[in-house]
Amino acid sequence: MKHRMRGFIALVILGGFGLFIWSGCGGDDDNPVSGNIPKFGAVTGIVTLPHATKGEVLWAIIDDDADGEEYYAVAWTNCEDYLTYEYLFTHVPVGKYYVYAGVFIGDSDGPPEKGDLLGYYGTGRTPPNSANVIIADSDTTLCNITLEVIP
Ligand SMILES: [Ca+2]
Repeated sequence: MKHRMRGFIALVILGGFGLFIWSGCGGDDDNPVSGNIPKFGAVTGIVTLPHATKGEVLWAIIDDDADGEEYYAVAWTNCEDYLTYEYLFTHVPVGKYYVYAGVFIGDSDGPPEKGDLLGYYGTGRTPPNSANVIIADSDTTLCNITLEVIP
């Protein structure tokens, strides 16, 4: 998996669950009065793991396709013994996206192999047929994701 991304990443770990956050780098601040003002929204949710993966890295990706490359943004956190982690992507341009998450056990790179954990919003370890997460202007979309073990 190529790790090319736009924007920056901030990570926070809270209490009984992990919270990992991606925050966009903003619009075109040099031209604040232009006619086309970009519209942004956010997406957040809980990622549920089938088993704890302490010591591994949980990542979440938002992208306009499911190819695992050149994604719009990625957030990650170091796993503890928790089974649930909360993610948040802010300042996402309005549109339709794929949102998915995973843990590559013992290996930080893809593609996913037997025993790895992977989950797309709404469809488990299989990608949806089309982008199924809608980011609306000034709104926060809730997308909980359940990870499944790659057989
Ligand atoms: Ca992509």
